[in-house]
Amino acid sequence: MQIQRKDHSKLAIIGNVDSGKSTLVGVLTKGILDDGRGGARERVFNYKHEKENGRTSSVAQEIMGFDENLKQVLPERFNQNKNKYWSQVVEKSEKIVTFLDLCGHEKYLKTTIFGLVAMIPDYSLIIVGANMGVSKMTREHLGVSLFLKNTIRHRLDKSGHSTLKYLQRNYRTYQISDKESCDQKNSNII
Ligand SMILES: Nc1nc2c(ncn2[C@@H]2O[C@H](COP(=O)(O)OP(=O)(O)OP(=O)(O)O)[C@@H](O)[C@H]2O)c(=O)[nH]1
Ligand SMILES: [Mg+2]
Repeated sequence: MQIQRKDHSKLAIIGNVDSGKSTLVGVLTKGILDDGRGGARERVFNYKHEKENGRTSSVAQEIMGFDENLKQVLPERFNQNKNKYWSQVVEKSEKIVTFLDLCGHEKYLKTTIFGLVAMIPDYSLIIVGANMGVSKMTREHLGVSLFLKNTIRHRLDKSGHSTLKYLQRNYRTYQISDKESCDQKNSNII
């Protein structure tokens, strides 16, 4: 059997409850749009009870593959065993990103910390809901990620400016430019 090494990164999705983490993972990895009623996140959940209450309480993993032209590789169909469609994506991809969809609710903080510590992500993507801004759980997740020296990428929508100011105020040692770009040498927040 020939083992081929592929360019692979692991990305932890963190942020407060209901900020849209699972929806984002569903939209990106399944190549669909959300229907505004939780349609995209439903395809990411591991358990029935998560589908029923809409809340992530376990670590869900999904992959996104890209070909040599950086075009997304999608499987023929998703309604099959995860091992099957993952292998189809991996086979046709040059570059692979694994998403770790973590829990936002405080009740599941231990599970989120497990995801960040034990699953060793290369990067963290922090989601800040435009209607919520930076919350207690945003700070907790950010703190754990920074402690573990994961590179942080933040996705900002309407609350972007105030969130950026918060990060600049509280994490002075990490340089963040106004353009939200990253000084790779000096910063681990992108
Ligand atoms: N308006 C709007 N709604 C969104 C967006 N992203 C997600 N939603 C909706 O917000 C709700 C919560 O989204 P989730 O993806 O479950 O949020 P989550 O961060 O995964 O929540 P937890 O797993 O409980 O931490 C769902 O009903 C989504 O349809 C967005 O960008 N805009
Ligand atoms: Mg979720």
